[in-house]
Amino acid sequence: MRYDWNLREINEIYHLPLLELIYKASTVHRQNFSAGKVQVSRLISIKTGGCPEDCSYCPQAARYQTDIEKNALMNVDEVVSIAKEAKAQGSSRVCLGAAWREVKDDSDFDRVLTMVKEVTSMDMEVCCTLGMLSETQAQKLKDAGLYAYNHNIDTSEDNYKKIITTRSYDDRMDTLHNVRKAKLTVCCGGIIGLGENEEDRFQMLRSLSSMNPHPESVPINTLVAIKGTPLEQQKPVPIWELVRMIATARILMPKSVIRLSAGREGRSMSDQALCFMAGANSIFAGNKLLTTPNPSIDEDQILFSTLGLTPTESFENYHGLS
Ligand code: SAM
Ligand code: DTB
Ligand code: SF4
Repeated sequence: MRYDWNLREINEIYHLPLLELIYKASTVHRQNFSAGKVQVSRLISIKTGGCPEDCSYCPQAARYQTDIEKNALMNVDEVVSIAKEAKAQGSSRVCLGAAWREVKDDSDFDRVLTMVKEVTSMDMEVCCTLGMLSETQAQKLKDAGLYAYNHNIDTSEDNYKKIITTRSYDDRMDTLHNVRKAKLTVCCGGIIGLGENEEDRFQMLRSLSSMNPHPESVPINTLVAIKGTPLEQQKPVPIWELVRMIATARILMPKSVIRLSAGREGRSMSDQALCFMAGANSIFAGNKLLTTPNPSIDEDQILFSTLGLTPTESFENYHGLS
């Protein structure tokens, strides 16, 4: 396992002839995972919209006029019932997402802790993504049974300032440290298609692969360009760039679960098959991500049966925290 990949090496891997790159990534994938298994997560937007942050990709930022339905914090029962349905449909993990800048020590947080306890008791992995977090709050989540915390670095440190001004890259790192101190697993990745250049992508991959331990799961999102956000005019990411990004992440972080995340909607089965060949071994399933469309459960069933993939069991990818 290496934590010192440099930009030149990352550049060289990313630019290998495509089929050579896919072959290399696939080899690493097979050395570390069973290649026919894909981990399936269900996102639940437990609190939607009205976020004070200014992330320029996000439809949930209060300052942009977007076409989403805002919602206060969900009830525990509703979350449990969606989790049951997701489990029956093959999900091993539920990811609870809130449009918060940070967690506050209030009754809403207590309710989230109850959600975590209830869903964990169903023998499912629970992940939360709630914004910034203190060490004590991370510990409370851990005590409630939380398995993972998602907090993305999104892009390179340089580009971060152009995409978000209401918090810094260092704020992001602080929360990630607090998550690690509480011995939670880390889910951390980013978005491509924000208008970044290749250097930004390599810097993002270097930041992720220099974390020791590597994040246990690495979501690679392609921008879902939303009307009303500053990034509404961005062009879709060509499949070849997504495949290169996934394959490079797989080679740099051989034991991490690489998630083909936002942006599956509209991609063909063969495009997605290339992503799995390149080492992706996780997806979000369910008709919706947080606020935007995702392939339907029926479409994903066809995808899995056509490609001969099976979903992993809960905790199957867990090999202990170092
Ligand atoms: N508010 C919390 C935070 O920012 O950490 C949690 C929820 S936030 C929606 C989680 C992640 O979703 C972001 O870090 C970003 O990577 C991803 N995301 C949000 N909007 C997106 C979009 N339009 N396209 C792709 N990914 C997006
Ligand atoms: C991640 O990396 N992607 C997910 C999850 N972690 C929280 C969120 C994607 C959101 C896409 C836009 C939306 O549906 O609102
Ligand atoms: Fe808020 Fe998270 Fe969206 Fe940023 S990405 S605006 S913090 S919900």
